[in-house]
Amino acid sequence: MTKVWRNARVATLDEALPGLGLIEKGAVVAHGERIAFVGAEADLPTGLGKSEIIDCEGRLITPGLIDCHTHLVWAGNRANEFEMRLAGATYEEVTRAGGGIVSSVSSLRAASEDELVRQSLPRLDALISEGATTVEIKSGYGLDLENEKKALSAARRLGELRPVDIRTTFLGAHAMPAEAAGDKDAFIAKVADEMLPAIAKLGLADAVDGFCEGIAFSPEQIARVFDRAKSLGLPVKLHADQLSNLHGAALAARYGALSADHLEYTDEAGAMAMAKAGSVAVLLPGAFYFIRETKKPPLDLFRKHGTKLALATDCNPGTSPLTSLLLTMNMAATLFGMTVDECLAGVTREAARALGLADEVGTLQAGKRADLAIWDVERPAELVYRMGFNPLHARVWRGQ
Ligand code: DI6
Ligand code: FE
Repeated sequence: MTKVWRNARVATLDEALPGLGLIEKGAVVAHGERIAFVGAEADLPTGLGKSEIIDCEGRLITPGLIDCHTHLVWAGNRANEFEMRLAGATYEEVTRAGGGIVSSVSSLRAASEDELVRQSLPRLDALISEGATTVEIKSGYGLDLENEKKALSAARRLGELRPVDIRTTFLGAHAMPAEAAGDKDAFIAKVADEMLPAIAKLGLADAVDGFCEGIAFSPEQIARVFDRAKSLGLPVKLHADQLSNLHGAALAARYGALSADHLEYTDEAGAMAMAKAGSVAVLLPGAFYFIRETKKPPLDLFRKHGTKLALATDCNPGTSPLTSLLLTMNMAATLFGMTVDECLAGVTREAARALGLADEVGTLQAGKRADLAIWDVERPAELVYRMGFNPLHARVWRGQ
């Protein structure tokens, strides 16, 4: 099955080309689920007579969008905490009143896998409706083997129910469950020595994440989990330097992490180490906005040292109830000062790199998967500039 999308402006995101790798009067050809050709329409290969030809009428084609950091599988919501914070309560007060991550742990544990799938599907659909073709989903609201398994299985099932690639990440080192009674070392031992090997054996995780923060786990505790991940052959990533600088970025780089995420408090040594290790900086403007953070991630340092920059929703019930990559790009531009090119690369090519999928998706190049988003816009900047408007015309996943 060969398909040709012609009469389009094609933003290839090919790194070998300047900017977004834009091709005017371009075309994309897919054989089955792979791209066979991307280039000027004038250079289309011959022998495409029997192909299905789609006239894009001048629309913009980009790679399908990639959300490389979400906690999309959860039950219930935390709108009550939001209201408490609006009324002046601090995050600590909310937590003492039974809120925070542990309230989502209670809700997830009480929900069946079917129920989790049912509640999470509309969030995935929202991402898909804006052109997402690959979505990462973390566990971390189960915090015991049975419930982490349930969350990861639910995430995998979402990928069977919808035409989208789901990548799952085990985030056992996210928070302390009540039954751990405050003994962080003992809980980390359980995560590293019991939960992670069992999850790996079941093949339920594509990567391993942790939350390195004063209110969560120390660099030493995270290192224990990362050592185990390494020995099991699983790549790692890290929630780092979100609320304080525990040098999480440098820790992630030391382990050759795919990415370190958040990074508001990262210093120059951290930015440099990440660039050197090839760990992608995943910025999450939705969480920055929602918790009214004022310290911006050090974009100038990332640019100076050539650290790769991705963007994601961080979709979660507590600090970023966001299901729009378009709005994420707008926030990254407005709040962080990212350029249009950085924003678009951040939700395509660099997001793919942050998932270890750079050879498969994220750019439009022959040999990669035919994941496309076709937009009713003239210029790429329109995708970043508007708020609450979805100009997606069509989405193609694996050539379909
Ligand atoms: N950092 C965050 O912002 C979220 N998790 C994390 O590690 C918070 C998740 C939540 O509050 O439910
Ligand atoms: Fe997160």
